[in-house]
This record gives sequence, C-alpha cells and structure tokens, in this order.
Amino acid sequence: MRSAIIGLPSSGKSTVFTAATGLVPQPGHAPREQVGVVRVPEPRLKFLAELYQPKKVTEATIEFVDVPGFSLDDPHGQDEFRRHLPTIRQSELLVAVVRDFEDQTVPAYRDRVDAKADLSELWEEFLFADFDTVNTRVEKLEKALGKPSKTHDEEKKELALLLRCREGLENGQPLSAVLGGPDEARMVGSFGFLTEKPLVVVYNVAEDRAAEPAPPPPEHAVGAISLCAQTEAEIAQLEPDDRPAFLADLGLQAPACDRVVQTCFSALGLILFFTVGPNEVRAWPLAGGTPAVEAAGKIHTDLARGFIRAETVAYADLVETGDMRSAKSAGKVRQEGKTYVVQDGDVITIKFNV
Ligand SMILES: Nc1nc2c(ncn2[C@@H]2O[C@H](COP(=O)(O)OP(=O)(O)OP(=O)(O)O)[C@@H](O)[C@H]2O)c(=O)[nH]1
Ligand SMILES: [Mg+2]
Repeated sequence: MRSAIIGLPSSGKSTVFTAATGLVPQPGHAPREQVGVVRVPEPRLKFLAELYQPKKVTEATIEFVDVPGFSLDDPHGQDEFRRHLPTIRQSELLVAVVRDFEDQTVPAYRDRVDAKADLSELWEEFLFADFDTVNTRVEKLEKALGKPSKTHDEEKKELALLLRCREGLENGQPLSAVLGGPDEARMVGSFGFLTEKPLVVVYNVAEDRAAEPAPPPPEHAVGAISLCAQTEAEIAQLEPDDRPAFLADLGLQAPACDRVVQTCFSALGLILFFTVGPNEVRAWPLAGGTPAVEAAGKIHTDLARGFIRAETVAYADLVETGDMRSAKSAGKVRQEGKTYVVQDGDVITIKFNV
C-alpha cells in the first residue's frame, strides 16, 4: 500500500514525511522522491503476542513517497509534475499537504497562505491531468476504430467508458463519481487516475494549533488531519522514550505519525485480520469486503489454490474466552468457506491442501 505525499512547493511535504517515517531527506541533493515504510500501530497485536509468545510479531505497514513540490504556474513546474506523475499514479492514496501556518522566514507559494485556494488549485490540476490522459487515449482509440478490421468489441467498450469519463471531467466531476462499480474501475485501472484515488488532506499548522482536532475532510477528500509538521518531525527523531513528554507539552496524546497512518489506513478502506502461531503473529491489511479465499491468497498463493476452509474467531471472542482452546469449546471458532467476507479483527487459520 503506497501513499504519495504531494502538494505545492514548500507546503511542508518533506517535513510531514519525516514526521511520519522518522527519516530525514538527504541534504544537498537535488529534489528527488524518497520512500519510507511506517508500521500501522495496532494494540490488538499485544494480546495475541502474549498469548502465543511467537518468534516474530509482524505489523501491517504503509509506504509513503515524498514527492518534490511542483509550482503550477510555470512550464518548469508543469514538467516537474509530469515527471513525478507515474509515481503518483502508481500510489493507492494521495496525501496532499497544504500550508496553513504563517512564517515570514518561509516563503509562501504565490506569497499567500490560503489552504483552501491551494487545495482547489491542486484539485484542478488533478482533473486536468486525468483529462489529458483520457483524451490521449480517446484519440488513439478513435483512430484504431476507424480502420476497418476485426470487430474491436473491447476497444468499443473502453471508448464508450472513456467518453463518459471525459464528459465528467469536463464538468468538474472526479472519476470516482463517474466510474460505476469494480468492472469499470478495472477497465481503466492501469491509467491510475488521480481523481479516482482516495485523498487525505494534511493541514500543516503552526505549533500553537498542533493539538487541534482533525478538521472535517474538505470537498473531494475522504480524510483530513492537522499537524505541526516541523515540531512533529523533531519529535519523530527523538528516542521513543523521550517523545511522550514533548507530545504532552503540545497537548497531544499520539504523535502525528500515528494519526497520519491511521487516517490513511481508514481512507484506503482497509481492515486488519490476524494470523497466529508459535512462529509468527501477524496483522494483514485487507480491503474491506474481501472474501476469505482472496485473503488466503495474500498470505500465500498456495493457500488460495488449495483453500479448504478458514477457521475463524473474532478477536473480541478470543479475548473473552482467553485462548483458542476455550474459544473452540465455547463454539466461537467458525468454519468459514471461500466466499466468507473477512471482518476486521478476525483471527484466521487457513486449512488448505495442495
Ligand atoms: N514554521 C514552520 N515552518 C515549517 C513547518 N513545516 C515546514 N516548515 C518549513 O518550511 C520549509 C519547507 O518545508 P519542506 O518540508 O521542505 O516543504 P516541501 O513541501 O517538502 O517543499 P518542496 O519539496 O520543495 O516543495 C522548510 O524550511 C521547513 O522547515 C511548520 O509546521 N512550521
Ligand atoms: Mg520536499
């Protein structure tokens, strides 16, 4: 699961990246993309680890890419944006960092601090980038379909869908609103449309607003948080034991890192299921609504191929009964088939035969 941190120049993207990952971009280099992996904080793993005393505990992770800023009002900035588009398109989630702090020593994009205006400027650019991609493909398909040859059924279907996409974009509609259902989304999946991706907005605020509660997501976004990137980046680089005191000073219970990761995790529509055993206790991220056989495939393709059943117990039931044996005798361990929709917190053992 990859999230691209994007935004206008100097909005604080790299600082947010440091706050989220603890990694500091190498100074003295030309701006480049940087990747960092962050663990998804998950308190339920503690109980499971105590129960199984495994050799290894594996948390779910989210990857963040820090994308250099692009100024949208000059050709060089536009080129920069195009250069980074493939990375952005390959990400599952967009994290837009907007500047929301005053500081004379940090030059502001367009000499103003206006989060709302910056967001709509970014959004317009997303619409335009998708329009550009759709249009190029439409022209290509129309040319191909003009040639008399075989039936072109697939191309005709794609063209009809892309014409609807183009019309939607012309009317300012995001493609998430145009595409109806998984089949259509699959047909255009390889384009990585920006306005189809979930969007989380990070308001980079001044330190005196560091503990503000998360604002409601603005238009087109599925999640939002506010944080003071600079202070949080400093905290993220402290020894873990030293962090709580600094956070408490700011009035915060959890570092930005946790808040960012959790917001991204739910924006992606993900749930967690667990596998347990003496070797490893592990949390697996999964799209909500996924059937058990696909979940098994995430663990290993053999488990999907030879799937017999999923022995499943809800985390809460396991806690209540105390351990797997008691859960079984209490009738809390269910035998689920391939189509069972995995629920958040399910502890699953896949029975398989290959
Ligand atoms: N006062 C203040 N300054 C900040 C904050 N966050 C970032 N800055 C400063 O703003 C400047 C730009 O921050 P970066 O994180 O490099 O911004 P960026 O969005 O990655 O910039 P580009 O990649 O060049 O577009 C740096 O000098 C930071 O120290 C903040 O919360 N408060
Ligand atoms: Mg940067």
